[in-house]
Amino acid sequence: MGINQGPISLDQKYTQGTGHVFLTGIQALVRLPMAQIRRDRAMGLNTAGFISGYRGSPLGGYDQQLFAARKHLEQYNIKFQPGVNEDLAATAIWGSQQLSLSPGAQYDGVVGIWYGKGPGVDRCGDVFRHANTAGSAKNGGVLVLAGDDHGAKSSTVPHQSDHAFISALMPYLYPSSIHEMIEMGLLGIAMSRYSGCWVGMKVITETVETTAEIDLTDEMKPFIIPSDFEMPAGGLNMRWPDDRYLQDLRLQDHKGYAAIAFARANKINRITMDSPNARYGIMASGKSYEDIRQALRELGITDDIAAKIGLRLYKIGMPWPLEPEGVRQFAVGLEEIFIIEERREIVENQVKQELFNWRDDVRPRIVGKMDDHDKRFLTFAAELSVASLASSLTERLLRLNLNPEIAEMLRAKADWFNGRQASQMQAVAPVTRTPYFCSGCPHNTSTKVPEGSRAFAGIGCHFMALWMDRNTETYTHMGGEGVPWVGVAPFTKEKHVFANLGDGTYFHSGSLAIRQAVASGANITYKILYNDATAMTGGQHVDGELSPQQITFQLHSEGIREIYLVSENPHLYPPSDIAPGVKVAHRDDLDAVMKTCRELKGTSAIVFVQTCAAEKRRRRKRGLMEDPARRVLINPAVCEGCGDCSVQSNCISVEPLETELGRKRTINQSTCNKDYSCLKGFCPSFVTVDGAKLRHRAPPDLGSIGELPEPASSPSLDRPYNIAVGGVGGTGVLTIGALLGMAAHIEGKASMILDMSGLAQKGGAVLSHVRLSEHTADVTCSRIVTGTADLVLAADEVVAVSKDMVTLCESARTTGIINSHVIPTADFILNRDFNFQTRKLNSVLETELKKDSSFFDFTTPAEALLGDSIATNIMMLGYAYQRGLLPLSAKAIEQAIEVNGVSIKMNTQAFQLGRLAAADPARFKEMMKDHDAVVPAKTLDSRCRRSGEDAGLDDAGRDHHPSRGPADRLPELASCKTLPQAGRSGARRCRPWRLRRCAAACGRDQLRKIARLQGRV
Ligand SMILES: Cc1ncc(C[n+]2csc(CCOP(=O)(O)OP(=O)(O)O)c2C)c(N)n1
Ligand code: SF4
Ligand code: SF4
Repeated sequence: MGINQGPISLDQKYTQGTGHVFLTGIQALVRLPMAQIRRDRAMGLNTAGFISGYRGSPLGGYDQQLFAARKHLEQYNIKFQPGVNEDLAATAIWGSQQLSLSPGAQYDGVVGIWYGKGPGVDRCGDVFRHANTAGSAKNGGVLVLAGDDHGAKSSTVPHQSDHAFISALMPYLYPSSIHEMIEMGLLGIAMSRYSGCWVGMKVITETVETTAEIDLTDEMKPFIIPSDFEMPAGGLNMRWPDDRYLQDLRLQDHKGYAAIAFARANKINRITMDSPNARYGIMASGKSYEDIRQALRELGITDDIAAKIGLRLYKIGMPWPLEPEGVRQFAVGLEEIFIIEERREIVENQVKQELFNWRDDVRPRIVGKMDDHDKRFLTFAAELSVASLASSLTERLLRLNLNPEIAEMLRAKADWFNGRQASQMQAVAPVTRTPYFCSGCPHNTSTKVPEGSRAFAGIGCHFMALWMDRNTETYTHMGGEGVPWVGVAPFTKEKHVFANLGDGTYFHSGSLAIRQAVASGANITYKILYNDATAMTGGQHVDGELSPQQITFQLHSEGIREIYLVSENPHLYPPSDIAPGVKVAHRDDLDAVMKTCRELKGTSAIVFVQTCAAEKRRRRKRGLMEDPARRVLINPAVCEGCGDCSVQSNCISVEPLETELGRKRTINQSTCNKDYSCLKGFCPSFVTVDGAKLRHRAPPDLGSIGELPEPASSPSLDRPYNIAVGGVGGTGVLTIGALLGMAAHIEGKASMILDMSGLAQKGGAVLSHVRLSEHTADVTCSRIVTGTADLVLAADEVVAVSKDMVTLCESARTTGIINSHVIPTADFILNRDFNFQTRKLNSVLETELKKDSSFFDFTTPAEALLGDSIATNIMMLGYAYQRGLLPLSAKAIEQAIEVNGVSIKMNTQAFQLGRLAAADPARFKEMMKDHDAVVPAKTLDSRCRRSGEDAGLDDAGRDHHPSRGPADRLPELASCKTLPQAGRSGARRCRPWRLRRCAAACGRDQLRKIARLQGRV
């Protein structure tokens, strides 16, 4: 091992032909078609590729990566053409298999790749059935990438695509980890060509949203063509003309069997662990396979112990159709087979069917979703964890006649996991980070409804209105927005509803929902939220042209006559540019417009135009959009903390400011996106400053940090080292995992990084599971197992105490490096007096982390010394390094920062400053001398010694010195000119907000005293 001195570049993942490359699961899927074309070229075939689909987690970002890799893809004749929606994309893929029918065909065939998430798969049922029946081309082949979200982490419903594939009679593959992504993709294309089927490939967060080093050794290895399958005359691929009954016959009688033969020949399903006298079998597919392998490791079941127990393990790469011969061979001699699958069972039913007619004396018991007495065993609904599988497996193994020592070991381990699971079931995070609209989000305004009305939600960022005070109830799938009202309206006295519909969804399919509403005659107002982005899935543009003006024409041609266009710049929409009769209104008049609409008969529409704030930020950064020079500030001396600005704006940049006079408000100037809706309350404490720029304090000369001592020790990688990185979405948390992975790659070490981002971009929690090891085989399971984190790097205390994070910790094993800088949560918008419960957060961390954990405000020095809070995380990383908590060298981490290519200087300095803060706190403090005070790092030990009030913690849990009481403020207040009025007369002249502020500060008696002091009473 040692530092990899060779050139490492981000392009390598696509250009390198052999060896190892470091990439994400999504990038592996970008490499896949290039690898296929390389294989074809090696075989003398002149093929091309066609990719189409629709975005969405966990295949989110595939489109962006494909665009980014365009220059590489072009070299292989691969065209990426996103679809307007999933089924139209699938139809285009269907076309890619018909190239041979075109008289001008320039290629021998086209490899088709469709992608989408589970709901998109569901949408495509009709296309898949037709196209799979028609078949794939001999030199083409179709792979269908289905992004499943078993835990509904970023979806409106948990889903698994398995049944949709089965329904269309499409065989499907299920890679168990990122390491198999390319191999299985190539196999799927080969299988598709051979069998004439479209072949599905199921990917989930744990496989595709991971990053690891991939071995390319087998990328060019040919697949085995089955010798035991009798290919019918004319083969199984598409042709024309083609009778539909013959098509169906080919599908029903041959194609699936051809796929099974191909699977058998290429050992897609295989025994991966066996014992001389095997008696207990375990079968698992996809993620569950890696989970159970990890469970075996956690239970201490080595190869030796497995042999003593008599274990046999079967890895299933193609869950349907299940290859039967392998199942029988596997089952021979077994007493019981434990089948592990997440969500509904697919393999279990097929195995039961396969073995049903076996002799009673050789047929093993089958346990999976049901036990051998048909009682529920594994859950259908929740995701399965390594910990839960370890205890379920132990429960079954203990029924065997085991060696007592082994039985005792298994019992002890399972008890430990059960204990941890039980305590975590009870753990309730005192505060949670709920995703919310971004600062300045147009939906803050557009999703409001007038008093007495209600709205239906739909798919998109505006869905989050459901958990805000917006009178928004129920939602539909993408493209059904508002249509439930068609089924309610005839049976209720309620006269009218609003339906929110994003512009991305409108383009995808929502325009048909409007047509349905018009056809029904129901009284409904569609609010088409034109934010110029498919924002929820990353801010893509719709795959075509769609302007607000065009929408008005489309709505008009659907027969809607009451159409409003609402904008912050109404003058941009002269009557000549919009449909006849469309009324243009200012954003501030939305309420009045809605009140008019709700009195109308039939379908009306409001096109609300305001660009997505995240998109604005991106465009401003790239200089594509003007950055308004006006800044909004709140004068804390005037603010009385009533919270009306939060109500008016619903904006998370309006933050709490804790003062000795109580909680006030401040505008976070770094996150404010300048939509100025907070100004609507006419509050006297708001100040706007035109032409002002944020003052970036000149960073001190950091060139002088100099040589830093190496940490006294660093963790060994005898066993995998697990790091949980957490923080708020959009603050660079995922970069830490990426840097650690790249540094490991540079050092020739193995890594696996799993990013759990969910609704991260909207201020939700983000969590990266980083697993490092000397050997790839040790880190194939991407999630850190319950209670096995060695290090927690948390940029936010609220995320640090979240259930997902706490589950990973164990107080005897996990050290925490926690950023103690308070980041407000969205709860504060809905509840102005929201208590951040810092004390409770700390007490949770005290119980879950090792006593030498560090709590340090990394954000203040990041802002002060580097001018940007984004440096917080890398500073934290440097701190962890210096404390000897990273099994990587500083040189490799700094090289990873360089390879990453973003803000190299700042990030390198952040890393070094973090190191300095740990190595030489006095010098670090000195650097911060002229900046806001840095609170020296505290360990849990020192925190525990001082508890609650004794420790000087205030109600919000912060350290404080006894606050100045009214008496201390007397001189200041005594000079107040209006106070005497307040003290004497109940303040006829004193404005109520000022009076309340003063009364809160002093109390009425005190006011009188002050007034007397001034000699006015
Ligand atoms: C059939 C289907 N395909 C894809 C998705 C994933 N998805 C969730 S939100 C969203 C974007 C919606 O964009 P838009 O309507 O513009 O609303 P915005 O997020 O901009 O508010 C998508 C594509 C889905 N839920 N259903
Ligand atoms: S991404 Fe855009 S639309 Fe979504 S919450 Fe943020 S600002 Fe609003
Ligand atoms: S101007 Fe006000 S409402 Fe708009 S983003 Fe800034 S703080 Fe939020």
